[in-house]
Amino acid sequence: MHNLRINAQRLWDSLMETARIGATAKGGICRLTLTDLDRQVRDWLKAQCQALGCTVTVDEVGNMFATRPGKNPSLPPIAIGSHLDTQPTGGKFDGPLGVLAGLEALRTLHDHSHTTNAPVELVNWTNEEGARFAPAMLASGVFAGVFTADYAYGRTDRDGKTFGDELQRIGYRGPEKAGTRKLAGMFELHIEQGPILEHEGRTIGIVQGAQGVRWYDITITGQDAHAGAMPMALRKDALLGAARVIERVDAIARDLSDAVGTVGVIDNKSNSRNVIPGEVFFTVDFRHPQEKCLDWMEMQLQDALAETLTPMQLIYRENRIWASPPVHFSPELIDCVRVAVETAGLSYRDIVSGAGHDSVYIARVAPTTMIFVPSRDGISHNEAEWTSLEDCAAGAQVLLNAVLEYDRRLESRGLADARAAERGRHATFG
Ligand code: HGY
Ligand code: MN
Ligand code: MN
Repeated sequence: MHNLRINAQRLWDSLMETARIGATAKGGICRLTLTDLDRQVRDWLKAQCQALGCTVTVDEVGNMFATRPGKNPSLPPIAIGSHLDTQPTGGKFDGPLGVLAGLEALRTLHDHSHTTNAPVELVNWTNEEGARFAPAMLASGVFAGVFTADYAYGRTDRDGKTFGDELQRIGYRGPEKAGTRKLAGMFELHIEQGPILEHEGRTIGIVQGAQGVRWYDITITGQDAHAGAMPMALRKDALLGAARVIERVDAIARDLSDAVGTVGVIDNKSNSRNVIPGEVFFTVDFRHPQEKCLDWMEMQLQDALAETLTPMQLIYRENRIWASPPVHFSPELIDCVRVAVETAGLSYRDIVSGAGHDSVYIARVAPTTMIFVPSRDGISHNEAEWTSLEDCAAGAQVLLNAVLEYDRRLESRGLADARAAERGRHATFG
């Protein structure tokens, strides 16, 4: 294993510098995808990568690829990356750590004039969060063939703006068809976003896979009416109906071990203190490591809607807008991470991701795995999100080591294949 040491302070300085793009008063970041702030941080990343001699290309849904050449340009690159878009009340590390640790890996290779055998490619995936344009992991999903580019272009935010128009507006709708470039593999460094690593005092999570996710849009319709004049017995109160269903969503998740259920968005259309709500929209997010359990949760939700709302004379529309099945990552890349962690002498444990990530979709088209570092108090999607400089640096070092380990394995396999082919040629010529 090469002794290429990443520069922890330089990584930290880049994290703090880019955190100023969309900085919130409470110390987080609000940098929604395809906003001017997203463009600003994309421009920054592009300039940093070009300064290292990388070529930067952008595909049709805004995914950015910064490629550092290897000795063997015919090989598909080893990718490292994550996302730079954030939640509205996001933290400094969810996404940016993976991209900036990848940048630090490129800087370290550059500092040491170390040329890998395969090219190394830093990737910034568009719209991982799904906060502005649902669903999440949209552009890595297009890259992996889960969604079409046209489906992505048509997704609208709550102001009615489309993904396609906003991508064009910020100048990041690239010429390359998404998914045409091949990857030898992808490693994604990410914060755990949960409490396990910190609770157990471990520095690194060797991620085995990610649980499944399902998103639903639900609209309940009753009748707007006067808060003072309409008797209780005659009301069709959509917000009351939503409240009772939301209780059931929570109960469905609590009734099944390893399940989670969340209502994150609720819109009361009339939203006036003296109007009985006649129309309410809300979202449901279900997650579980097993697909059949997600099926059970979905059935329970449908029962809850019918049992709760029909007696209240409320009508409803339930629309499943996203289903991402549970995924297992590449055993070989997981092993590269294990070798990298052991070489670095860091504490670790195997872990399954509770959150969704671009790696979930990239795993469909290339060997993929993830590396986790601890989240303080297990908090994420929160402006107080925090991971220490030391843990960020440890994760970045493991990321670089894992890439170099995988590059070494591919090179020796390539040499072995070449020798075998040579022997084969000699054998035929006798
Ligand atoms: O929803 C998720 O798990 C991710 O943050 N997009
Ligand atoms: Mn993320
Ligand atoms: Mn996130």
